[in-house]
Amino acid sequence: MASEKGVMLLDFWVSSFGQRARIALAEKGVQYEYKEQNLDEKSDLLLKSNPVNKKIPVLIHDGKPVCESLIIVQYIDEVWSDKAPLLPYDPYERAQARFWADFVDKKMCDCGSRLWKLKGDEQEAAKKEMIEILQLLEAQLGDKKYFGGDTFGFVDVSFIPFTNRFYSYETFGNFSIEAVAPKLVLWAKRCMERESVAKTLYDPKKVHEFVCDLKKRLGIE
Ligand code: GS8
Repeated sequence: MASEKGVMLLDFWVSSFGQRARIALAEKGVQYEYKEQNLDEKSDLLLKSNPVNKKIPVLIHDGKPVCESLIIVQYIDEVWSDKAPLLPYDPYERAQARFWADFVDKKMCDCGSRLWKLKGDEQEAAKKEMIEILQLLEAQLGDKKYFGGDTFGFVDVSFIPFTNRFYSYETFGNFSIEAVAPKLVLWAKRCMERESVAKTLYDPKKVHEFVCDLKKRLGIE
């Protein structure tokens, strides 16, 4: 791998983190080799490319690995800067975009998995927190088309893959996202009109099946 030219993505189909990289690459029109990884039996290439975290996604550009999805998206934005800028130009707006992408990163995955892993009061607490997270994001979106305004950008790329899991969150939490954050649902539909997003996200029911299988595999009733 080390001396190979080109772009390769080590990924796992249902990963929201991996989907961020795929959407960013599609927005930029970058051709790349997609390498689906078996996370139960990690490949030498994955272990060598991300020896610290041993996680997908990893972008390998001209033999050099870049790890961590938000860092990958920013790297893609900087390397292929001639097309579809994702981060705003203004330093303050950039800082704001990074803040919200980081907020999604810290909150969404952790709270989402507590929703399907836990039961009773703990699950109720996760549901309450998920509603708060969604409402904070909805307030940040406001009446804008995308998080950054009129153009699809960094926060959209960071957050949109998680909408693939809304159906699962609703099913496990027994609530309606449309009822608590209607503007987010419309934003997700708007994003789905983009080819980069539509070709990357999976049918939410297929994602839900995956989560149910994972639950079984982990021995969670
Ligand atoms: C998270 C990646 C991650 O959790 C990022 O890239 O943003 N902060 C990182 N990857 C998971 C699959 S998606 O849930 C992974 O590779 N897990 C394998 C493992 O933990 O062994």
